[in-house]
Amino acid sequence: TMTDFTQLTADTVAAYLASRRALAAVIDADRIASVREVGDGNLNLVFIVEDAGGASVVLKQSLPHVRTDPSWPMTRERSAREATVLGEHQRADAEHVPALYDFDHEHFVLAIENLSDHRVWRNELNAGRVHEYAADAIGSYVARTAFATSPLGLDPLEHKALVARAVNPELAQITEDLVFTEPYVDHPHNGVLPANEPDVAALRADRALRREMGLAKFRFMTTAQSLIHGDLHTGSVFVRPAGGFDRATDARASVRAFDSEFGFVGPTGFDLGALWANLILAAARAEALGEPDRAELVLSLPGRLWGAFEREYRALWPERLDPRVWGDEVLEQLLAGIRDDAAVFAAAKAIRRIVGFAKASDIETLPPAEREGAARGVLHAGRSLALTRHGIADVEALAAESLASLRAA
Ligand code: SR1
Ligand code: MG
Repeated sequence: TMTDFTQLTADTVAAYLASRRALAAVIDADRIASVREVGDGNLNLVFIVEDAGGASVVLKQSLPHVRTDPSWPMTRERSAREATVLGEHQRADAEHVPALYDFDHEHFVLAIENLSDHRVWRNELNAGRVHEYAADAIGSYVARTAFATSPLGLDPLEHKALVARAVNPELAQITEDLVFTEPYVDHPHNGVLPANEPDVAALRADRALRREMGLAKFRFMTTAQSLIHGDLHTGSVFVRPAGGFDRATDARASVRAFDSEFGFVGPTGFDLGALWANLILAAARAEALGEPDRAELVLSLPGRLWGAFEREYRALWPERLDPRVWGDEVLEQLLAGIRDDAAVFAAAKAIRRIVGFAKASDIETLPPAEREGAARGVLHAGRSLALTRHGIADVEALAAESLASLRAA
């Protein structure tokens, strides 16, 4: 009888691998030594598979519902979107994404490079290890992928074909709801410590903030600049320092953006803002744990992120496809717009991690007394960033202001 691969289990993974001709060169399906299910996100099954010869692969399968809430249906087509993003981003910047070996549209399975010698950046930040180099790498990654998948680097017909191929309405709607809407209304997804309820009430009473969030949501929904990752928080980034974690190899530092199922052709600043927001959360944790120097170091990283992005974008600018109309003044305006978007998206994404459905371990694993102050600090920092960012070209200054907000809360 044929094995059913609709929902993989540790017991069916070997048979599944044997059924995928494209993976024969990657792993020996007849000599599988171990299968571990390691998914820890909100949505998918993730298996790390090793064979007896030491070769390995990651299988990621989307479920037809939210993993953490089976009553919440979710399109499995998100796997196809992730395959599109991985493929396009690999072409633009292979250094900063995992390799994609195979995509099985029938069973919604991606076979991806195993990066087990890396660690998730959020977990490292939570443990007090900052990995500053990762901010530079992600800045370059966003610039290279944004340039290559925008009309600056893509023929206009190809760009529109990409817009169509990458359309991701259901997952975009999750972001529209969870990031831009629900935190500002009463919704069963929301929840904060009782002591933070007045902070949320103040947030919702702030008309200027609600206006900025409404405008940001509109830009998120209507902008088609470049193929974005779509969920580029610190839990979507793998890091490995030079020499590896055990300092036993001569490997170079490595940084990879993974888990791009929320990707679509959207506003470039959204990816930068996602990372920036999560750096605010990491700094709030450090501050709450009485480590102000580390909080300051973490909040130097939005500046490094932006600096690396801008440097790489400027370096690519001479390659733009149509210099007849895209002169250097256009570059300055584009950069200013992306920076302004990044700042307001950072504000939105920081606030949603405190108020809304998807919380962040940086804050959630703090003891309640520290959590209350950290949550208040993040809400203040987000609000202030959204309202004061206009016309401020200096991301370092904006991040320094976030540190002051965390401390004043
Ligand atoms: C139901 S999905 C909840 C969140 O998890 C992902 O990481 C996205 O940020 C999404 O909003
Ligand atoms: Mg995810």
